[in-house]
Amino acid sequence: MLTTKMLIIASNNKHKISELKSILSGSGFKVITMAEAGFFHNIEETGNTFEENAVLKARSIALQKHTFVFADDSGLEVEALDYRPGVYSARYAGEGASDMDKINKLLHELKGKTNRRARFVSVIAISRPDGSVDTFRGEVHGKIIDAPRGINGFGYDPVFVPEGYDKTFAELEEAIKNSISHRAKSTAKMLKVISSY
Ligand code: ITT
Repeated sequence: MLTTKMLIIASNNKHKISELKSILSGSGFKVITMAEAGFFHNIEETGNTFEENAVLKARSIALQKHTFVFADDSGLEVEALDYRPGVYSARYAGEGASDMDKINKLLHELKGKTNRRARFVSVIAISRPDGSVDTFRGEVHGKIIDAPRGINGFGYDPVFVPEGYDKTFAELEEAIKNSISHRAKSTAKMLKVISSY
């Protein structure tokens, strides 16, 4: 049984952290960041899949801090690009590139392509203090438009329109994104399971 209701998020991405905190608000779990827990190291993402990277991030801190830790590894998979950038979404335009650099690169690669189908994937790994893990996958399907629209969210949000909507993730209210996103789905699956830990 999970006696302590505190969960550490293994992430340095402030937008991702803010979404996870807001998705988990009201869940009964107190969520704190790895920085708030006094952990400042950068964890290298050497895996080839979202699952491997999420596990790497969560487990390394859980083993060092002896507590429950969860991590989200996420990215954008674009059908016409053979599902790239995928696990390389954060580094798609090189280390330190801005969100706009990544979007420009994506739009350049998609120029002239009629198949605009894409999906965001989030895999959450939660590690127990002994390093044993569970993983949960969430996906949201949609399309990539020709030019960025909107200022909310982060990453590729300004060019992604989810199925059933005509606005991009960056135009939709945050509460709407947080109720339909890949991260909302992976987090909901995690919550169902960890309530019985
Ligand atoms: P942490 O590993 O510290 O959590 P990160 O940004 O490096 O932060 P990832 O390795 O999981 O995280 O990379 C995810 C990238 O995928 C992220 O930087 C965005 O470019 C993109 N991405 C993921 N979720 C997204 C979302 O909801 N909206 C837009 N882009 C997203």
